[in-house]
Amino acid sequence: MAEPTSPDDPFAASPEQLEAGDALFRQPVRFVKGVVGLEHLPTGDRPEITLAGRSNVGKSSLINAVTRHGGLARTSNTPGRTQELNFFSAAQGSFYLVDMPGYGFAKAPKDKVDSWTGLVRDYLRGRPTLARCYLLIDARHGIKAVDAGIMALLDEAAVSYQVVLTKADKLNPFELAEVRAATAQALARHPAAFPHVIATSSDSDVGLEELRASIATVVADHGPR
Ligand SMILES: Nc1nc2c(ncn2[C@@H]2O[C@H](COP(=O)(O)OP(=O)(O)OP(=O)(O)O)[C@@H](O)[C@H]2O)c(=O)[nH]1
Ligand SMILES: [Mg+2]
Repeated sequence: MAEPTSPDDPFAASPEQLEAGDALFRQPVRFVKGVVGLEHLPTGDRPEITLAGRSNVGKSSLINAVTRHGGLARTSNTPGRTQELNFFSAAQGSFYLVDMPGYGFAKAPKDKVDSWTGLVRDYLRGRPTLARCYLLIDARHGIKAVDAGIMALLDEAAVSYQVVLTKADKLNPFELAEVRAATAQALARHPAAFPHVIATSSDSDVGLEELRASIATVVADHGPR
């Protein structure tokens, strides 16, 4: 049985939660649809879990890693890869996993960036079945102003969210501990933020068990509608 990842942290996953997360993602995951406007959203009949974050932070890679399904969500070195809300049906339809376009990317034409950002913001603040937003932050960069803007939106809309650090493989353990602590401290000022920070690497298989456990807990808390 897997051990809790950080025994000192009261919010760290229990062995039972880790097992539930592992079981949840042993089931097949399939792509359902890509959505460019809120009018095309699937019926809100089950909890939705979404990954948000700046362009290139590693959202699509983390979906592939957590579902153990390389190639499910398209990834790229070039920011702006994901341009729709992509719905994946996970665990035999008990919840949707939603990949989103990134925000904060200034190099694409302005009308495109505005339309992706508008879609992300509208979805985040207006989806009643959104059970948890995982807000991805590049461990090398920490929380930027554009992330703080999204956090304010999530606070205001009272959407439960949790910060996930990505690309942890790029830092040494000391640097990672520092960014974790700084991020946790910043979260204390945000009422809708879950206080525990999960550090991940899709490349090196770090934190994936913990993220699966977290998702399983959220799904169990919300149940199908
Ligand atoms: N070193 C490292 N690189 C990663 C990791 N996760 C993603 N990457 C790289 O980061 C780049 C962006 O990854 P994506 O998963 O496409 O990022 P995204 O957030 O979905 O990007 P957009 O869809 O453009 O918003 C790719 O070159 C990935 O290979 C990781 O854990 N470690
Ligand atoms: Mg993407």
